[in-house]
Amino acid sequence: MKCGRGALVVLEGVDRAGKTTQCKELVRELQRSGRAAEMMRFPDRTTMIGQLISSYLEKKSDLEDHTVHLLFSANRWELVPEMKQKLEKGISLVVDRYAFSGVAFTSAKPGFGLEWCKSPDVGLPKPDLVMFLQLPPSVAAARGEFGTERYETSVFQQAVQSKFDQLMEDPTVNWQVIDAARSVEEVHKDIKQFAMNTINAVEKQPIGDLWK
Ligand code: 2DT
Repeated sequence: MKCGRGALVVLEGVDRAGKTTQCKELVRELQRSGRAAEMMRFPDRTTMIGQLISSYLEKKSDLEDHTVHLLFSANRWELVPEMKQKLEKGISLVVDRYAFSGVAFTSAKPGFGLEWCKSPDVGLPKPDLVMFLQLPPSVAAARGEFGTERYETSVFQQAVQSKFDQLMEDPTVNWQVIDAARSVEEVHKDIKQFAMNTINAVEKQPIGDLWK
């Protein structure tokens, strides 16, 4: 019998919630248990579009706010053929940030509504599971200083968190809130469980379209 498709699993959350660490741990664990899994991250700074974004985030260049929003979205769309190919081959993708970061970060800027921000990402491969690593600002602060990239200030991060809260009210997306204030191992255990269940559940299902 032909093997089923892989699952699209996304980790979201504010800065320093441990997304990258947990994505790596999850991929390692899935591979250890004999499942095909790969990590991806957005923005993917390696493409030409990704390099424009990276330079903007590092404050080496300025970009108009609508423009950079559309570049972040284009950076996802350019990887869609590769993502679909992998999913169809049975490889599960563990993704560090996706369209939800795109919407939360831009809509935290003045003058940007949620609907406008969502529109360029409508129709992307729909994640089978989005785990939101929840971290209270006080715990985030205890994890050290912010970096020096754009958006890395506590005022902006709080605005982003409230946009994520709005996005999580959407019942068409399979959100799971994970308490990220615990140890790396404890958080990993939960994430692994949710991911495994999802991988098993979606094997025979078609890939959905986000926000459609
Ligand atoms: P990291 O590379 O440290 O995750 O930071 N962002 C991300 C957006 O503004 N829009 C998007 O679509 C995405 C995916 C979040 C990347 C920074 O870029 C922000 C933090």
